[in-house]
Amino acid sequence: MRIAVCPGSFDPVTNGHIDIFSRAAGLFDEVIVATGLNPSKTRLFTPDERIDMLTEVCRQFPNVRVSGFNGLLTAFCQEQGAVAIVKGLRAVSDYEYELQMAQMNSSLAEVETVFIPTSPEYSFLASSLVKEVAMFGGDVSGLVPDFVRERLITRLEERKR
Ligand code: COD
Repeated sequence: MRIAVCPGSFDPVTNGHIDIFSRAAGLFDEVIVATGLNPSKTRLFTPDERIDMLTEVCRQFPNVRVSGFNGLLTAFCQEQGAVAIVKGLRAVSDYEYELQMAQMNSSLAEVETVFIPTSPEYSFLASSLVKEVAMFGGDVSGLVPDFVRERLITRLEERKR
C-alpha cells in the first residue's frame, strides 16, 4: 500500500489544490490531504474549518482522506507510513522554495517529494490571491468551490465588523 501525503495550509482550498489531490489520487493507493501550519503565513480559517472544507471537497475521491497535523511534516509522514509527499508546482518561484523544503524533509526522514505541475488553467491560482480578490469584492467563482466562496465571503464580512 503506497501512501502519499498532500500537505498545505489550504486557507482556503482552491480548485488548483483539488486538481493536485485528484491527480495524486491516481498515482497512489491512498492520499492523505493534510493541513498544517506554515509559520510565515497568517490564517483566515481555523484548522477545524479548513479540515471541514477539505473533507467536503475530498468526498469525491474514494482513496483520499483528510487530516490535520501539528509540528513537523516529516514526523506526520512517518506516523502515517507515507512514502511520499506530493506538492503542486506553479512556477519557477514555487520550485525554489519547494526544492529547499523537499531537501530538508528528505534529510529529516526517508520520504520522497513528488512534484506535480499545475494544470495551465490554475497556474495563477493561490489562496492568498483568492482572499485578496474576495476582500476587495472581486468574483472568485471558478477559482474555489461555490461553498468555499460563500464561507470566504461570510468570514471576510465578519472580519469587517
Ligand atoms: N496549482 C497547483 N498547485 C498548487 C496551486 C495551484 N494553483 N496552489 C497551491 N499549490 C500547491 C503549493 O505549491 C503547495 O505544494 C500546496 O499546493 C499547498 O499550498 P498552500 O499554499 O496551501 O500551502 P503552504 O505552501 O503554505 O504549505 C506549507 C506547509 C504547511 C506544507 C509547510 O509549511 C510545512 O510543511 N509545515 C509543517 C512544518 C514543517 O515541517 N516545516 C519544515 C518544512 S521543510
